[in-house]
Amino acid sequence: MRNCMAAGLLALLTGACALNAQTGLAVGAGVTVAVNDRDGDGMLDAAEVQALVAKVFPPDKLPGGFWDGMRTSLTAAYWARDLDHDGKLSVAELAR
Ligand SMILES: [Ca+2]
Ligand SMILES: [Ca+2]
Repeated sequence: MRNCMAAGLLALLTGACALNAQTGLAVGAGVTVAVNDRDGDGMLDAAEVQALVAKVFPPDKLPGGFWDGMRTSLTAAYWARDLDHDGKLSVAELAR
């Protein structure tokens, strides 16, 4: 009896956590686009992603090969999410 309740509670908690994680991720992607979407089309294009990366690793504060590599990696990580290869990142793509 006690075990059943524990299992049920665990299932409930796991379900709730998954839901929260999903929501948190979706909200995070929406905020990323909203903050960095300069032309207001609801997507991030190459220039906007570049600006985003420059904000995270500013080239004037973090110069040199190591940070160039970090910028390249971050840029690549963003473009890996461009699933329809239209050269723009939508909220849905970033949320995946
Ligand atoms: Ca845009
Ligand atoms: Ca896309």
